[in-house]
Amino acid sequence: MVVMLRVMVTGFEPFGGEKVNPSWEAVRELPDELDGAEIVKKQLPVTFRGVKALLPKLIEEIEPQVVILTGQAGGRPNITVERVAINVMDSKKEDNEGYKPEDEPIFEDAPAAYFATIPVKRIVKALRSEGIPAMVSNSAGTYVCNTAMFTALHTIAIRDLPVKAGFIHVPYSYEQALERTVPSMPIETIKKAIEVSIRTSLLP
Ligand code: PCA
Repeated sequence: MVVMLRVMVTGFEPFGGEKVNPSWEAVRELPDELDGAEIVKKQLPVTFRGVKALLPKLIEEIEPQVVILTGQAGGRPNITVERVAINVMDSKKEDNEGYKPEDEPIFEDAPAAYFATIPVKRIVKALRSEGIPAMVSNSAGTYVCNTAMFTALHTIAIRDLPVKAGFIHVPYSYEQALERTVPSMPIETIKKAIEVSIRTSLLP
């Protein structure tokens, strides 16, 4: 019997006054199947409470072997593969439901940090060999993206699941940068970067 692998890929809704979020614009364009794996795409809310509630449910329902979370890192010029998620929520800007935590742990009884379990360096190398500018990032920040990454890794750890998970930050899209002096990347390239990240994470 051939068992099909399943990959859960998420992007975020827009936030911070943007009309789109390039992470979701790219994720929604992904095929439903890649290298023989089923691709399940979900959009996440930009709320601390939302991602903490939703991600454990999605991981339980979808039962993926690989979880790739993606989000916008406006101002970064390249694709950044996050190495680590930390157990803190600290924000100067409100999330999409007006919540603005300061120095709060995401989960009280959790470690200070989790490392990504997707092959971070291998993904960066694969992206570069496809001609896509990419780097390892050592901080996913302390806003909703870090909370999403931490929640996924914590859920997988406490349930002892055989699941690899990680987070890819993407630059603004061309569309968002039309009238501003900010680094940007076409959605097509961001989509290809997510595909390369999925493929590389599926390798044994
Ligand atoms: N980027 C934000 C949250 C949602 C998103 O796309 C972040 O980097 O935390």
